Amino acid sequence: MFCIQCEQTIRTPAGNGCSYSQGMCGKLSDTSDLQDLLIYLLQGVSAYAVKAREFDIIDSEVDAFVPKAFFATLTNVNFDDERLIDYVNQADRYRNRLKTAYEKACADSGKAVDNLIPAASLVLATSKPEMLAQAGQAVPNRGKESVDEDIMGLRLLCLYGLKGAAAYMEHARVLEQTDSDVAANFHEIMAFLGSDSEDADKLFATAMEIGQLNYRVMAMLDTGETESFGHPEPTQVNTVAVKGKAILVSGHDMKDLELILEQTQGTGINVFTHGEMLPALAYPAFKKYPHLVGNYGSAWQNQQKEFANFPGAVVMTSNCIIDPNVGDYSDRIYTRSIVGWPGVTHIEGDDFSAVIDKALSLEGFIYDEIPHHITIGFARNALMAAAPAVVENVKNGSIKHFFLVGGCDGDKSERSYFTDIATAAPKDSIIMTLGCGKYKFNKLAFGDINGIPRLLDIGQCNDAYSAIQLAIALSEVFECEINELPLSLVLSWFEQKAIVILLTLLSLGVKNIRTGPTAPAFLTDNLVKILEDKFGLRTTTTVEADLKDILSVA
Ligand code: FSO
Ligand code: SF4
Repeated sequence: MFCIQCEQTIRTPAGNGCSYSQGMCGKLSDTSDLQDLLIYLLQGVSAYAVKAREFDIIDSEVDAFVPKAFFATLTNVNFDDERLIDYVNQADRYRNRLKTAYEKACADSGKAVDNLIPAASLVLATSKPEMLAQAGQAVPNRGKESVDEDIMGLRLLCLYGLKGAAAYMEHARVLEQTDSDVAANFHEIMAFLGSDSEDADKLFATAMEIGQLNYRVMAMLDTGETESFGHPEPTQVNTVAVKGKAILVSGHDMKDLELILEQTQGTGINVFTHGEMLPALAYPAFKKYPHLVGNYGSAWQNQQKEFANFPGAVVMTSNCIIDPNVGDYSDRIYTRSIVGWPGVTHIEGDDFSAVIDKALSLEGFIYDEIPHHITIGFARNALMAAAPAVVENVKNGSIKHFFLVGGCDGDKSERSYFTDIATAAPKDSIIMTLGCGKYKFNKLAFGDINGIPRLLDIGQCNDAYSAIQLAIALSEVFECEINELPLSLVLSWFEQKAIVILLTLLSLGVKNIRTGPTAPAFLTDNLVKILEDKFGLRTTTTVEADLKDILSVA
């Protein structure tokens, strides 16, 4: 086993990465090895998808499958070996299907068949032990003995960044947003990463290309969400218990929330959001369901406590799941789509009656708590509507600085930095936030500046797209570059979605971003230095020192 993709990876003086029998996230070595084999096969599928496209052969099933299955290998998504083996076998079938189509097209047109990456010709084993034996050649740091460590770091940056983009492609696809050019670009990069390139320039350029690809994907996802559910609007959300039977919906996939709301109408069940589902409460489409009563709990790392205390059924629509046996609720949590945990019921299709029956059989909340409201819903449209007032307040000196403090949450104590920087930011500054990192401070009172709330919750991590649109709009009004705006980005990262958002920002030329709580372990000191020199990217230090630096530059 070797996995180094997330912030909580094992770091030792002797070397970085989870490489023993189990990762810090609880992923067992067999699961990790099967995920490696899956990614390797997906690279083989992509290699054929690229070649087939030369003959205008486009297999939309494959275009949908590859990012989806890749998403299953993201941190805290799928721990179920049987499901992963199904994906592996499916990848093998798709690879063979495209191989046949490509080779036939070559034969028909009298062209020679090209030599492809090794993953294109792997003969997949049929049993789990044999598959595990094959995984060695698929491990992401394969060839490390003879490859420069900076090259390896760049390969991993690309692999993990592309994984984040794949996740957003799948979120967009669920909302019927697909694009054949985006899929073609994705397959090209996937196949390139299967070539184990040692070309540092090409790998660096690929990292930027992934950032740009993800910018397009986030725009597609934004279109999918706003066309399906309307534009988020500033909304007061209750964050405490409401009496009655209950279902809690976590993850990023709002289509699932919609299905659950439709199917629970008239049942007496109250539906709550959790984690990254909180922003759904600001979309007009969900306001027609009075039984969507609020948000319960906080970010992913607190789920074992919060789900254990929740007296109803829980649905994980996407990342991040952690061991449900710890809080003893594995019989009332359900997984969807790419999510998996061994022994937990997985729901395929659109029928949530198992969840509803479970919720009805449970006690639910037996009391109402005193309501506590927070305000959310400052995505693209709401931000643009507020822009004239914001601009006016910048011009008259009432607003002096903007902070974007967002990203992922996690349970390391150093993450209190993000609470501290948000609360220590000067009172004449606006704090925008997104992702699950906001739970560090979104229940605190920040006040307002001439009626503009100081804390603006933009939405999910992918709503970084909205923040970028606001930055572009402000730079147009003030006729300056984004980097000249009084705007500082302070991003907390945990997993691969955050990595790709960072690549997107870098590829757009955004400079001087601070990330924390630590630098990714897969980046060498050299690479960290290069990113610092080129983009001014730096790791967070102390709130005092960082604020002093930010505000002295401004
Ligand atoms: Fe959080 Fe998990 Fe959205 Fe991430 S729930 S950590 S960046 O997967 O996806 O913010
Ligand atoms: Fe380790 Fe993170 Fe990989 Fe889990 S996902 S095995 S914690 S690096």
